[in-house]
Amino acid sequence: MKEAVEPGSVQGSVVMTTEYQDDFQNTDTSDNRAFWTREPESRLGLVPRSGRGRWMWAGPVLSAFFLLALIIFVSVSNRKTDSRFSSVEKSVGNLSSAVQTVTTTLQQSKASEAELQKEIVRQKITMEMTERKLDSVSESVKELDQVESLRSAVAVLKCSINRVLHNVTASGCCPLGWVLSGSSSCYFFSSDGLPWNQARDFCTNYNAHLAVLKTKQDWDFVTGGTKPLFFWIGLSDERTGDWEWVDGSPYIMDRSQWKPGQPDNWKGHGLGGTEDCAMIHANGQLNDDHCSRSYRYVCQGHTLTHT
Ligand code: MBG
Ligand code: CA
Repeated sequence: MKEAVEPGSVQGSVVMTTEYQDDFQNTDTSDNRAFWTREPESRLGLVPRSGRGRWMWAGPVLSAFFLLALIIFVSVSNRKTDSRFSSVEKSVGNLSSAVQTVTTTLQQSKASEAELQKEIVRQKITMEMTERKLDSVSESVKELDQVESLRSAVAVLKCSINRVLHNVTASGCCPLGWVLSGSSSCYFFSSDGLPWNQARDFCTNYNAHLAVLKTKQDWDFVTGGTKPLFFWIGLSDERTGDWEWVDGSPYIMDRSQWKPGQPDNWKGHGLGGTEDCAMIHANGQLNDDHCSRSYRYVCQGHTLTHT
């Protein structure tokens, strides 16, 4: 039965898809079976012996046609499949290149993100180093301040020793009862009260003047010594109506130095005239007041330059 198996093996090798396998299996092969199971000579005989035998060639021919058609169909179908495959292949290609692009982009963005992270870390380190340097500079500044205040204390002590030993005020020293500020300013904070004009004259007698406070350091030093009492300083608008320092320089208005609503040139005091002299109030801010009032006063001078 080896021969009878052959069409089946053709069937097995030809059929590529389930579709065609089904069609093939549905074909009536009863004639084929009859043909292939006959004796060899009649199988080869060209002239049929009976009416039915005359159409004996039809089975194989039809089968051949069918196979040919099947081969063509499968081939066309394969071509279609091929073209579909190639289109799928193209799509997959496109997709993979798109994935590649996305991956590259992601890698690049990860790389730049990593770079950014590194840069942030670098900047942070630089900032911390700067901060440490600033700390050390600020420590040095504090030390300088301490050194300066020590230097001032030593200078004052030297002046005191000199005065005790020689009964004189040495060069670079403030008169007795005056306080040193910085390296060469001397201030006198009175404990008695005088009208503004007399206070001005008192200071002048000591080769000094009522306090002229043009710098923040001067301002802070003096208000630090006056609070919470009232003191006259060297500021007045009596002469011209404009505020000026006793050294003749104009006062540049700074409202933050005055109590709210001041100066108001108030006349309600019953003393006659207006308020033309500036005094430092209890909170360290200015008020214009009647010059005849008696208040403590602050004189400002220099260290002595001769022995
Ligand atoms: C006073 C001031 C005075 C005048 C007055 C006006 C409560 O402070 O000392 O100079 O300005 O206020 O009311
Ligand atoms: Ca006033």
